[in-house]
Amino acid sequence: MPSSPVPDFARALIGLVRSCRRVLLTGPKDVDGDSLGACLALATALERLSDAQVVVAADVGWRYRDLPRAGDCVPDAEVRGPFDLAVVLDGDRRRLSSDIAAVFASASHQAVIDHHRSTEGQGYDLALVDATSASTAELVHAVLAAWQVPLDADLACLLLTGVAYDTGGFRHTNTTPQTLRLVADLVEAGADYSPVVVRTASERRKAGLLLLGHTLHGASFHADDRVVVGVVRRAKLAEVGAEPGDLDFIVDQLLYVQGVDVAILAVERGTDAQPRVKLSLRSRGGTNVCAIAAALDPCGGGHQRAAGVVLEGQLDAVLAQRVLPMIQQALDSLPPAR
Ligand SMILES: [Mn+2]
Repeated sequence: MPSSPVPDFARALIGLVRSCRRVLLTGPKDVDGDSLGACLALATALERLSDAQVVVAADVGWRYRDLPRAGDCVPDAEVRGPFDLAVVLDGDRRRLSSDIAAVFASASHQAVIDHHRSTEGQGYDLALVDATSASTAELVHAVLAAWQVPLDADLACLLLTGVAYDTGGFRHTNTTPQTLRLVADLVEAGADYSPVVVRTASERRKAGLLLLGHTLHGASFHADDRVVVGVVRRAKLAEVGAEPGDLDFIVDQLLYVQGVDVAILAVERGTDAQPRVKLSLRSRGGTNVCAIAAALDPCGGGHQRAAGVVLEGQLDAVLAQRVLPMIQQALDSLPPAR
């Protein structure tokens, strides 16, 4: 069904949950602060308002281990159905891990809460999709407000984690007056602003710092220095002992350079025999990187200024033959002089 307004969605969701024995909440395959913060905040509220058993599926990495209730998450591979309702937050069903996809599909009902432009409500029993929202956490906050769930320090911390992650620590252009007013409310409700924002949007492990340094050192410029590309090879990931989360925010470091419109972080995945490339794309000009990601592969997408896609092929060839020409074309089609 198409997306409903928040009050209608909130009413329908809690009505459905109260008829369920087991409910699954999940983000897409790669957990981030927004998907996890949104899932855990929604789980907390649903448990207060219903008798349903709520399972949050997530492979929680080092960055999020200390979040309230993070210890209750069930790793994707250990999640067992059946569920009466499965809800995907901060992404759509195409982006679920392979372990979760089958469990999700076999649930009696399915719902989505998301702010990605590439997500559609069709194919779900309930949908709350709003691409104008800076984060899924903000949508969950609106649902909690509709349910009149009072914010405590844990809920505020979870929601602040989501908002801080998706705004890049309140630096991205998606940061609105509404976002900042919500942040003030969350801090007032007990969220510990500085530690939460630093952990969510800045902190690295040693391996991550080594990867950042290596990537910046090898960065290359294209299209009259309007495009910058950082590359991370499999061997480097192994050498530093990289874990999920160690590549966070490297693409933003590449983007915030004078004269740069588009930044690309290209990470080598797959194997020598079956190479793949994971691209993180960021824009701060008029280039719509979501459209570029979607044009490169049907599973690519995200937001106008922050998108991702995984492509088959050898990294250098994929960049030179497919990605950079498409970005050059997009830059050429923009109006001159901003
Ligand atoms: Mn998000």
